Amino acid sequence: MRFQFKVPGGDVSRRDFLRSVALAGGLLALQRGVGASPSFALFQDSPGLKFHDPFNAEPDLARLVQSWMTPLEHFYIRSHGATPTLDPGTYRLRIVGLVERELSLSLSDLSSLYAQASGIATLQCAGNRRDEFSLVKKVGGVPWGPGAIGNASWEGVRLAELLQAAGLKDGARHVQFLALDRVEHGGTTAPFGASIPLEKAMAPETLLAYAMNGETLSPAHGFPLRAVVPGYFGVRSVKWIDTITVSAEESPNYFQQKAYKIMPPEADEKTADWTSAPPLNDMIVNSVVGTLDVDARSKTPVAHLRGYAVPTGATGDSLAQVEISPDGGKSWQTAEFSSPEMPFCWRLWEAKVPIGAHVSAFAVRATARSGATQKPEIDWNFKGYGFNAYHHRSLS
Ligand SMILES: Nc1nc2c(c(=O)[nH]1)N[C@H]1C(S)=C(S)[C@@H](COP(=O)(O)O)O[C@H]1N2
Ligand SMILES: [Mo]
Repeated sequence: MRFQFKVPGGDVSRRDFLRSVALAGGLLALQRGVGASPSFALFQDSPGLKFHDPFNAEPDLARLVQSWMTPLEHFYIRSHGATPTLDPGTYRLRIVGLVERELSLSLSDLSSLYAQASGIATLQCAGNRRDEFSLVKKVGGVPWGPGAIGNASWEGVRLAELLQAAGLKDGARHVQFLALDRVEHGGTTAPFGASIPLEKAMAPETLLAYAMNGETLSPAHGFPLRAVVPGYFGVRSVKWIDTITVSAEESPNYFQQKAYKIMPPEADEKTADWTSAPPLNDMIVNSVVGTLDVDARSKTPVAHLRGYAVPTGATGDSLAQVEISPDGGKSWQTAEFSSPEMPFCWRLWEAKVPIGAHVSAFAVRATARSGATQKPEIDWNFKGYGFNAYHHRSLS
């Protein structure tokens, strides 16, 4: 399936027009050096987000499910260290490794030498819903609720175009990203890094983005340049990119090798066999109830539920259905989608379910066209990644 770059629906052309106007403004500001704000400015300016710590924040769930396109003020922030303050005037992206020609590109090189590409994609942290693992047994890490997810438009250039310009050498199999942040881990400080298989790097949906929702990237979301890898968990969408290395091997970075892998339930920090577990790349099917309102006027009260759902991140997969159960999974009612269907994007849904006697909670599950579906329970893993058991919402 080809990645599509247009939003289906009524006011498309106007919205796209406004977006490209905003983008042009953003680019100009970026080239003039406006927009490089101090690292912590965003934290004071984010009333729409709840901060778990100074680097990590998620929106209120009820607000999150109000809009298919997530506005910046409700878009989660997941950073392993402080936001670096970067000078767009001196910034250079370097492309090295198994390439015919090394490239060193300024921001204006990027926007003038390469075609602008954009796409809408959902970003989701692999730790989304992590707090539900802790109901079974405590896990470490940021205690994410279901808000570590958002859907945005991303504007930049195709990674494939840059790699073609650099020319790939024989043996190229992975594309590594190394960032400009400084992350403390195990007594040392090092930049964040990750890699993606060459095939995904060459896919049309994979971008290097300088703008989000038509505005210059904010510092917290990766200004001046980040990777956007649609379909993959957010960890591979590296922010504040410094160097891209084309290589035969995956990135040696800690976050590629020793985190973001799902370990068996009996494993812990000491016993985990990191080398044989595959990296967590493709997102998995998931759904969440965002709001529940009760209409008590009718004879049988009705629950109005709204939420989000995501298919797997596999290219070509999409959601087949979302279902709600009022009785702990014995019976299911199909929800209706209330947003467009786009590759690599979430969908919003809603359902009106009668509240019969004995109903105290609702469960939701999504099923993808690939057949992937959610289960009532899933295996615990000590890093708390990939929670996608049925989501529950109680009436009271
Ligand atoms: N350089 C850098 N890139 C990064 C991270 C980071 O800590 N440093 N966090 C990653 C993770 S785990 C996620 S989920 C996404 C979050 O992107 P956002 O903060 O724009 O929502 O960024 C990814 N890119
Ligand atoms: Mo993440």
